[in-house]
This record gives sequence, C-alpha cells and structure tokens, in this order.
Amino acid sequence: MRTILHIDMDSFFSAIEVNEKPELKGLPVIVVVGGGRGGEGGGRRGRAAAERGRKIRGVVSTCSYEAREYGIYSAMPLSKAYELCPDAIFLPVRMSLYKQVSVRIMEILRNYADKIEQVSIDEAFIDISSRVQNWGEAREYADAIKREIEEKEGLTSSIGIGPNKTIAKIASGFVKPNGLTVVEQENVQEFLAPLPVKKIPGVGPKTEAILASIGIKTVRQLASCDLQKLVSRFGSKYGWLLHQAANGMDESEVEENLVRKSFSSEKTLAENTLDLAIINQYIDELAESVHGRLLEEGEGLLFKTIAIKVKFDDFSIHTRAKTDRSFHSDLRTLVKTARELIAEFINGVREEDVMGAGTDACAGAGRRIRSVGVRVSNLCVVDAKQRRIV
Ligand code: TTP
Ligand code: MG
Repeated sequence: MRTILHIDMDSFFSAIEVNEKPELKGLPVIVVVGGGRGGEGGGRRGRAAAERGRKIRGVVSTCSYEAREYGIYSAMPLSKAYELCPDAIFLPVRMSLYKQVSVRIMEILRNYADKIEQVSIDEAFIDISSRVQNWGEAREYADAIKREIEEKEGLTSSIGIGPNKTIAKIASGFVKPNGLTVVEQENVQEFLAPLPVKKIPGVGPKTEAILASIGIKTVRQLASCDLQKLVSRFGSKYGWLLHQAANGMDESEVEENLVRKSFSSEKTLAENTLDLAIINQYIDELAESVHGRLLEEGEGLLFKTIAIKVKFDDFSIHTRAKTDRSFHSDLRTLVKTARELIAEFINGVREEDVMGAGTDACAGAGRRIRSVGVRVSNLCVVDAKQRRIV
C-alpha cells in the first residue's frame, strides 16, 4: 500500500520563539523579517520600531495562532500587523536558530522514513509504504512522529496521510494546528470534491481566477471538467496535472534531496531607490552572503543559474536569471552576473518609465526598488577527489 505523509510544523518560527520564552505562550507573537531594526542581528524588537513611527519597514514572517485571530498572516506588511494588533509581541527573525531546529526535526523524520523529501524549512514528505500495513497503522505511526517531535522539540506539527503526495499535502493543511488527517484511498474523491480549487498545491490566484472564469470553483467541478478544455487553457503539461490532481491522482515519487535546490538571500534597502551604484552595494553583500552559505554547506557545491529578485515600492516582484552552460563556484562570477542582471533590469525600467511618461504622465514613472535578492540554483556536487559531478 503506497502511504505518503506530509508533515508541516505549526507556526514554526513563532512556536520556536515561544519555546525559548515560555512567558509568551498564549500571546499574539509576530516574527518580523526585513526592515533593519526588526531584522535578524538587529537585536531590537520590531515593536519598539513600530512604536517609534508607524512608517516601519519589514513584513510578517509568521505569527502565532493567537495573532492570526486578529487577521494577521505571513507576508503582511509590519505596519498593517501593528495596526491590527498593537499589543502583539514583535520579534526579529532568528533564522540560524530555526534552521538548527529544522535540521533536528528532519533527523527525527528520517528515522521514520523509507524516503524523505524536505520541501521547506518546516515541511517534508516521507514515504512509509514499507512500514505500515493499513491506514489504521499509518495513523498510529504518524501519532508517534508527532509525539517524538513534541517531546524532543516542544513543538506541534500537522500531518496529512494519503496514497500520494498531493493528497498528503492537502490533508496536512486540513486540520491545523496539531492536526492529523488520514485520507484513505477509497475516500479520496469524497475528501477532495468539496474543496475550493486553491487547495490543490500549485494553484495560485492566477489559475484560480482563470478557472473561476470558466465556472470552476470546486475540485469536484475541476475533476469533471473535460481534459481537452483544461489543456487548451493551461497547456498540455499543467492542464493534465490539474486534471490528475483534481481526480486524486499523483504518481510523483518522494524524492530524496541530495542537495538543496537553491541558496538565496535578500534585503530591504535602507531607502527605496533606482540608483544602480547604491543597489550594487547590496548586490555585492547579498552575493557574498549566498556564497558564504554555499561554502558552509560543503565543499564542491557548484551553481549554474544566478538570479536576482527585485521588489518595487508597490510590492510588485520581478526576477531575472541567467543560466550558464558550465557550473561555477566562485564569488567573482556570482557578483559579476548578478550585477549585470540588475543593471540590465534597471535600464529596462528606466526606458519603460520614460516611454510611459510620454504617453501618460503617471504610468510607470517614479517606481523605486524596495528590496533586492540574489539566488543561485541548478546546483550540483562535485566529488572533490574525482572532480566528478554526482
Ligand atoms: P509555513 O509552514 O507556511 O507557516 P507556519 O509554519 O508559520 O504556520 P502554519 O501553522 O500555517 O504551517 O511556513 C514555515 C515558516 O516559513 C514560517 O514559520 C515562517 C516562514 N515563512 C516566511 O518567512 N514567510 C512567508 O511568507 C511564509 C509563508 C513562511
Ligand atoms: Mg508550517
């Protein structure tokens, strides 16, 4: 019997903070990312920054379930969160601490798994097909995992169990926090049918809107939609995937991650700007940080794709990437390519703004960059002795 679990920790960063400071238990706790003062290493509480003037930068990384009752959620601007709940406890993100906890949790999970695929800092799929005989055993097995994580780390998790990754992933979000949802093969259709289409992993606001425009809101409607219709809207690959998922089918394997898929770092600028010289200073710093983490991860890690990410003051996000034919490991290539990408991007924006100003005085003009990021991906490991890609 194919049995897949998806494990997702509950309000991960804030739960770790509450663990560290038990007096915060039961309070609305908000972990803040970006914005200098509220950020990692600043050592100052975002709240103090919030109180000094409401024009604070930064966004909500995550928050406790108590804070969610005020309508606060991940990626909300900090100023908005402050408006909704000024009495919340605002804490700076402490990524290195969360990563250490994450590593320990993944180690626990590894012991329970035939195969494990970590998908984010607090989330993983595990294949337990050879370890249980039926769904009842699978539930007990997941209970044991939850207990071990709670005993060792003091954290709660939510687990979804199903016959494939898609079902397991949807199931883990079904009851949260501290949930355990088993979807047996024979109940798959019944479980999926009433859900809104956005519950299918990968269906974002764009797909949701297109589906709504053809009258499809629930997974039941999507499942009975003609495959050809979906293919003509979404292309053969994505159309087919949507159709499969809606019908509860997903053959994809739990894939052991040999190496992480990417390393990235981003930073909110001290002031919004389009000044290339200033932005290049950030690019250099970010490239160094990404490169440092590559080295930390282990020798012989190479990258092929370099990307930059730009967020404007209207919060629109743009990325540009360059994939080289060969792999690289050096900081010089990383800095040079990232600088080229950002320069091209900014030139493009300036041209657009000039053209926009010609036709409509406001269009496009005046956009400034709020934050930048650098990412390397398409990674591979070189066996240092044999100089061989593995
Ligand atoms: P999630 O698992 O999406 O969120 P969560 O664990 O905080 O809450 P839930 O109980 O709903 O699972 O993300 C894991 C961590 O990743 C989260 O604790 C903080 C971080 N994160 C961000 O920094 N920004 C984001 O926009 C999101 C979604 C998560
Ligand atoms: Mg989580």
